[in-house]
Amino acid sequence: MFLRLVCFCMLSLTSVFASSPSVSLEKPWARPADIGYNSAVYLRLENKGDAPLVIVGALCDASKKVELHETVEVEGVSKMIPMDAAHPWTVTPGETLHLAPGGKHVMLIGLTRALENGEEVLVTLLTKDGDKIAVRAAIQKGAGTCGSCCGS
Ligand SMILES: [Cu+2]
Repeated sequence: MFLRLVCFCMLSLTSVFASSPSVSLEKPWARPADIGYNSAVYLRLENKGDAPLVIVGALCDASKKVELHETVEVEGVSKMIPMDAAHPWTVTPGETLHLAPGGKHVMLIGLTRALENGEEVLVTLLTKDGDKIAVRAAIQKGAGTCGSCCGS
């Protein structure tokens, strides 16, 4: 009886962690853009758990493709470097990942609908462990640029 109870507890714990890693999201937002164009999503994500969070990709139902990019300056020219599997975005416990114009961003490539100022877009971050982090980003105009990636 005791054993069965323990098993049940472990199972339910596992499913809780699998569905939602312990994170806090701050100010997720995306740039407005027309259908067919690109946009970018920015946010701050704090790892509230006790294990490193490894972000390996993202999904969005409003674009054909989603990539994780980082804007870097190479000899005075800003370039976007796509995140590759060998260099995922790792957020250690207590650390905050900053996605901001001119730095890391989730790039929405080939919008299948227009992102209108004042609306929202749903983006899902995928972790190495198979977890999903749902992000509801407010569509709004923001300061700064991210190079040529998002057309603003
Ligand atoms: Cu980009």
